[in-house]
Amino acid sequence: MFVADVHYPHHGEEIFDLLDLIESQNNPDRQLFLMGDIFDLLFGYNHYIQGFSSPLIQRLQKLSREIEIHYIEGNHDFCLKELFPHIQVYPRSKQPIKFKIQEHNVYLSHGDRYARPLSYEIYSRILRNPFSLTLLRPFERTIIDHRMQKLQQKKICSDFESFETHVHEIRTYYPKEALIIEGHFHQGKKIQNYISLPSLVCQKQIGIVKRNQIEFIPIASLTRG
Ligand SMILES: [Mn+2]
Repeated sequence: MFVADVHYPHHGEEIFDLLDLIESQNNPDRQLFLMGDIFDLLFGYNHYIQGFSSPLIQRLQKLSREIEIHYIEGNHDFCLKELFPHIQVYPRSKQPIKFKIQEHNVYLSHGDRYARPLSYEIYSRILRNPFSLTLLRPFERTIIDHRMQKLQQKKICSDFESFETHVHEIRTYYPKEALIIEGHFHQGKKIQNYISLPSLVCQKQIGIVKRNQIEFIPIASLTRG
């Protein structure tokens, strides 16, 4: 199961229905891939920020003791290893991660790894540095409160102009025959060997591997009843 861009707590309450379903199925072979931006704002080395999102943090911590969970960090949620000791956490610097569906190579990343300007690269590295996050601590409440308020008002579901052009640029970083799976763009589109996962908030769908293909499934069809 691939779940992307939930942006909790401002959006994405549906994820609790999904976690209920996964727990009730009690299938130890289930693999859950959290593809980043599951939280609207969450990072490690900071206690205050966890308070906004503790219901989901606790549910994921609990579920991670029962099934295999992989967490591909996003641009809204990072430095998470200390928060989720039983989850396989992959920071941006380790992405893309190579997996296999049968014999087919599959590369997973959140979606902000390639085809970004240098300024974004520098900004991302500073922001994800434990030292910077610790330095920010004396101002944490003001900064975090302000950021949370902005994020609450942000419209996160919109069309990405010239999305295909951007996808083609990303594809140049990968082997031609490989499957690429990313979140981040909230599109829910398949373009040749590139899969832009649906956002749980915008399309209300998740990705599921069925017959060795990724299918987009409406969350309501899974959790209904
Ligand atoms: Mn993102």
